[in-house]
Amino acid sequence: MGMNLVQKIISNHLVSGRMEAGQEIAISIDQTLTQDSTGTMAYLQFESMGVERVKTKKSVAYIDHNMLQEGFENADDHKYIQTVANKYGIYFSRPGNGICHQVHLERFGVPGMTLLGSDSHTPTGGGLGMLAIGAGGLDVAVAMAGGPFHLIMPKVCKVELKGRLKPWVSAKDIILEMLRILTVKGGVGKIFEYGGEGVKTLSVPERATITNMGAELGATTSIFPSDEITRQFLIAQGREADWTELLPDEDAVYDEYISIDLDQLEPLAAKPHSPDNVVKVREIGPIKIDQVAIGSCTNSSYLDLMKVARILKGKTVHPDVSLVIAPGSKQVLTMLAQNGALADLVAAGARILEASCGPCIGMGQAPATNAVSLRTFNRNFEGRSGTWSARVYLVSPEVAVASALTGVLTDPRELGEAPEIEMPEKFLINDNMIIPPAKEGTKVEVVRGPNIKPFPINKPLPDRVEGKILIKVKDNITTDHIMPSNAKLLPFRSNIPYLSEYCLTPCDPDFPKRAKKEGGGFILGGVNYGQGSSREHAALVPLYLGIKGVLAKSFARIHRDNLINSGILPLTFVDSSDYDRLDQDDVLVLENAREQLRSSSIITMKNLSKGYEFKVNTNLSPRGVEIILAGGLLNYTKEQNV
Ligand code: MIC
Ligand code: SF4
Repeated sequence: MGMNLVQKIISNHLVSGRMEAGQEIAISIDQTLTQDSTGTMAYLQFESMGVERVKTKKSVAYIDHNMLQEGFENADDHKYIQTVANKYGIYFSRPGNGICHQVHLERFGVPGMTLLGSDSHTPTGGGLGMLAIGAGGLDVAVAMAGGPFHLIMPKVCKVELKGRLKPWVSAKDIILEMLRILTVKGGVGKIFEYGGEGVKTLSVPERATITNMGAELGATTSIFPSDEITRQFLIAQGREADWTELLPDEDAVYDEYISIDLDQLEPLAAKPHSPDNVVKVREIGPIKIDQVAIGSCTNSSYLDLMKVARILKGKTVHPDVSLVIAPGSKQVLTMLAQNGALADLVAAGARILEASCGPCIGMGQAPATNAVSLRTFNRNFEGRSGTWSARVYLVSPEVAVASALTGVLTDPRELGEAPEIEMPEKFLINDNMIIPPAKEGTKVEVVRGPNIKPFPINKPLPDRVEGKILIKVKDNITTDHIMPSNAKLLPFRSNIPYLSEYCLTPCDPDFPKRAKKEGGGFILGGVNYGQGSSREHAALVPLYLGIKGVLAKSFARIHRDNLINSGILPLTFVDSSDYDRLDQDDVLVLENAREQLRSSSIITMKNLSKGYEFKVNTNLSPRGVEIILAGGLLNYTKEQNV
């Protein structure tokens, strides 16, 4: 039987386990990436492992998130990351060089390789035919130290793309359509492998838009084949030697199939406050727009911004709209500057930001009260923009720019003929903002500013785990709820005690106080608890607050892994009606915890307040059990090495 693309890459990297959906496997990791908001923690953890130099083929540390330097904190963290990278053999992409995923696609990604990144949008690399997976910083640290990455072998779903997109319809609409069909939890436990004749009509950056936002489906990753179009992209990046052809076998089989007719698609938008709240732009109608933001790792490529520049050329942004544009990389920005497109953007009234995540993570450009903001980004969770009352719609660059001109949500097909942008035969290549590591790392001194505080480490699991339910939350709680991120909080990503004051405050402002007063306890969650970001702060901060376990109807993959890595029990209900029976302040106890965990994945808990027992599922692999018993991955790794 033939193999699909995913099976080909995984079998080439398989360290242990059987490549069958649902089985735990371990794969070797060729490349890693970190960014600055997860990077400090990842490198602190890496340092604690006592390894002299990274063991990957390539590891890159990017600075792209924490760019506003209101105080010393972000600059301190950047210095720390730069020096740690230099010492341990990691390439350092300086602030200003661009968003990690965009730069990695341009300068480092290699078809057929595995990439593990401490950012949930690492699957962007799937646009190049990489198996690129997002994970918590600790998993990335282990990979840098040469350890494999453990995951449950996902189901592979083939997405057959038929036909070709009509003018003004773009790659963003393809992934928005996937979200409309499958929802934000439709990809959990799956990898989406794209195929079909429509693939040939999509350039690498367009493919990357799609694989990037596969993260919003909850998928482990998404991948495109590496074909002639990939080759042309790598040639244009001066990296032809990195190309290999990578196609599924003709008789490859998949666990699931889905097909999308590209000809049938039209401009779409994800309405507030979820990326799967997708409808046709024309169905929403001409609502008034206050802000338009173009950029992010989803839509900030040369192709995207050239389209925007072409449409804006000679026109002026509507007087009621603030248009901000953050290019994806220095390469993109320089090329726009050299060919005059940047002048067209500026002349039309666009506010140009540096090449970074910017407003996508609330680093500036928070919209006005009750504002409608159209964004080409990937997430529109409530409050993520920095303004709680703002209503954020996710759209393609075409919809964004058409609306910036008219001042109301606009179907770009109303603008007449669509601009045709060719992929450049040669990108402008200048890697002067990427600093290679020192050849001899032992002499390099790591600089640690006062912003960098030690991270919490759990204790081995006791035999009796008792505590109150400290909060009961609804379905689809995001990591932005658990550990909010914005311009004011991001500078404290290396300071867990400070961040703990904000844990789950969007759900209940008193949660941190209560957790501290009770000395910890349990969190009660609904479906898809922890969706969104890879930030392990959403586990480390609860750990600091004494959280022993999270009971939920289901979990998002990366957050669940982060809980396990922190030694916090991720428990799902055997009977989901138990969620309704439990309330805040109920006292729960898990007796004979260690023995129960070792003997079965279904364990019994008691509700001491209401006097009954109920069953929960740990769903832990044998390794997962040992990690929890040890009190987290770091303790477990140390035990293994003794
Ligand atoms: C995000 O888009 O939410 C982030 C900020 O890039 C996160 C990482 C983080 O929280 O630092 C992600 O997607 O993993
Ligand atoms: Fe940066 Fe936004 Fe992409 Fe996260 S989603 S990496 S914040 S651009």
